[in-house]
Amino acid sequence: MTTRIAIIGAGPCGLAQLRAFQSAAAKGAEIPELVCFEKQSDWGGMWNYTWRTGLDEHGEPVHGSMYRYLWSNGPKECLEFADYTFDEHFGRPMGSYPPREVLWDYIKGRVEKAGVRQYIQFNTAVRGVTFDETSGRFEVTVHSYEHDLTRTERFDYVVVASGHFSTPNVPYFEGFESFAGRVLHAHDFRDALEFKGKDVLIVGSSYSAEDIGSQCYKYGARSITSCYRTAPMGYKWPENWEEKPLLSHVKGSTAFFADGTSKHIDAIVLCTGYKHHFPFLAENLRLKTDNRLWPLNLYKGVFWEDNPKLIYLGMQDQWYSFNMFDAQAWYARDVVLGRIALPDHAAMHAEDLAWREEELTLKNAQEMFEFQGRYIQTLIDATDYPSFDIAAVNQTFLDWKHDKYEDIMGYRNKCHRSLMTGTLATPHHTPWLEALDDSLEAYLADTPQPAIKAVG
Ligand code: FAD
Ligand code: NA7
Repeated sequence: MTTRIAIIGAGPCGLAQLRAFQSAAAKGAEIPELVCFEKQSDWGGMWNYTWRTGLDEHGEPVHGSMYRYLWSNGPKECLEFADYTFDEHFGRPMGSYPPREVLWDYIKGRVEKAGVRQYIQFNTAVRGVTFDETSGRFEVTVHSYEHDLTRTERFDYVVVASGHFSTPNVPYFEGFESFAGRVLHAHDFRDALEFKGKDVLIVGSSYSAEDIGSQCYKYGARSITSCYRTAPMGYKWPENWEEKPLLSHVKGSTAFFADGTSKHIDAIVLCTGYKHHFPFLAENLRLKTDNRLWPLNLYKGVFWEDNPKLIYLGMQDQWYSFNMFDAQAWYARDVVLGRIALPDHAAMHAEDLAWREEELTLKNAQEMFEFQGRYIQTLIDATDYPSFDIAAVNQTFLDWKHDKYEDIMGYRNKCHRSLMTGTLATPHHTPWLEALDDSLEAYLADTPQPAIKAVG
């Protein structure tokens, strides 16, 4: 009987898994039957922008959390695929922090070249996954929107590649029910122009807080106030951006903070992170974790230790992204192909705990990305994924961090060198703060394009 693999999601992780198998097939390996279920109508996961919020056209929660005018928040040189470079895709150097559509184009370029679209069933949501002890196979129930039909199929392996930045973590603060303005989570944020001329409060102090606040600043908010639970972001913010300790409550259109101060606010954006949420997985298969560098119970950060035929990709908090997903997908592929043997449960769990122990000692950002780099190195050393200079990627992360502390609104104008090809990025034709049109066409043009009308 042919081995069958279900891949849930055609975002960067699911696509990495398809590409990993296709590359083995291209070198003559016999590969299992691959079936990728994607609930959206196109691939790219988060990078496939949707204007929708709330429920989608099928009544399903909207997956997308990306917003208009989103540009990469880290250097593209740190996420570059080792087997498909920016040079290969674009044929010329470009800036280090491209907008979303440009990165989506890059992600698509690799899988179009690999010819793996045939394996994907679009508009098909996975509704249930259970494991049948008797047959030793998974039962995967899917809903095809096109035919409005639900069916169950059997698989030998399941790869969960459904992402974990989609189901919002939404805390309550006293007075929200009678707040005079709009309260939304970052997941539902789409267009910063909505907040032009407004006093915006951002709750949270991580990536979404920093970037959504910056978007609001860039597109003309009157003021930005961000507030933190644990620690301030601590960048040199523009004059109309103030960081405060956590919100305590709101009354009418006034926000009150833990230090006793208060401020007029028109809108509140909760940049309070996301939940690992897998409603389709049976209890005994379901990963439960907060957003961190080493979620427990995943051997090599990937295999569900109680049943290693269940594979999770990309479940870690992410410094590294695309090339980490690749490293994981190549390793998972080689286990499925029988090229790498898994140790017994006790040995897997002991290794898992050792990584967690190490994770708990990490004190700063540098130690965190170096930790993730070490993890990736162990994976790529074991497979034929093209090796790359992880120490140099770590250095690029360090430079990026430095650039942000120097100039939070200007770091995206900096250029980094590809660690795959050695190509040095070239400055974008317009500084990020003035580049209001984020389209692929405007980005790839040699000169600035006329400003978009809505902004003028
Ligand atoms: P996703 O991209 O989320 O893809 C998961 C896919 O699974 C989706 O297509 C979804 O439709 C599908 N799916 C989910 N549930 C089901 C189901 N039940 N049935 C069928 N299909 C399903 N990373 C960076 O490297 N650089 C950045 O600048 C960056 N910016 C970000 C900005 C925002 C606002 C967010 C939210 C994330 C950002 N990220 C960034 C991280 C980003 O999540 C990863 O780059 C990447 O998209 C993760 O890939 P993934 O495949 O794990 O998940
Ligand atoms: P993160 O990185 O998980 O950060 C979540 C933030 O939300 C973090 O600052 C938390 O504070 C804060 N948080 C969480 N719960 C609360 C409550 N109850 N009250 C106040 N603050 C809270 O999520 P992001 O959305 O920023 O980033 C996720 C991805 O999206 C990332 O890959 C980006 O590239 C885009 P804490 O520091 O824990 O006190």
